[in-house]
Amino acid sequence: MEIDVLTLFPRIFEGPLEESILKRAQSRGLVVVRVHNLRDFTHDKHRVVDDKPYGGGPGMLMKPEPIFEAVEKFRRTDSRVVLMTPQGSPLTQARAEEFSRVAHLIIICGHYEGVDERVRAALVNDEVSIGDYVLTNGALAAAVFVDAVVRLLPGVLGDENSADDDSFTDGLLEGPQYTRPPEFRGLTVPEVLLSGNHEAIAKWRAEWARQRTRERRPDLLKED
Ligand code: 6GU
Repeated sequence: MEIDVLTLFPRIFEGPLEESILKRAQSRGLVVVRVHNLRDFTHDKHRVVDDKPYGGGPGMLMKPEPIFEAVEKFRRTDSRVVLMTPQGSPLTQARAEEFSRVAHLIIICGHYEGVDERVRAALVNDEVSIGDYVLTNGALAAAVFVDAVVRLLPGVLGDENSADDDSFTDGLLEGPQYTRPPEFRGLTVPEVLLSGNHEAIAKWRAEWARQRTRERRPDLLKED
């Protein structure tokens, strides 16, 4: 997969790419991520990327010209152009899986009060929000989106931390987990997990996954 990210704040986006699993995915060539500063697509002396909304009102909008120029430079026939915006449809595991099958993503990070509507109308294929709250900067949301998508690419996760039994992959939250020691400050590990009985362990885990989901996220069970 290849990803081109268009942002006014490249450093906000780059930090998360330089650690751990995303870093390793890039160094192994499983994903190529290029981060571009939208200011580099302006042509005026002050490199202006925003302007006041027509009709008045508070805040500034991102101007269309730098975004059009950048998207038209990078877009190919196999690209999907994604706008990060709180008005997008919420990111889910199912959507992350769908995006992980795209060959080339162009991600536009919104900022200020939003983008000129002509960007949506003429360039954007998908609008993505990462949840029902407002961030100051779409670059943070884009980093979350890229992480959720890239970890699903073949070979990115080793067997040790496979995506197969993630929370949400089967529509349930994961249940409790324990590591050594078997007793810590008087708190013990459930006997069944130490038993070596794989069938009993699988049953115990399935029961806890259901119970935890029922308590914390009953909305996830409604579709069954
Ligand atoms: Cl994609 N952008 C911003 N600015 N805020 C958000 C968001 C995106 N998703 C949730 N909140």
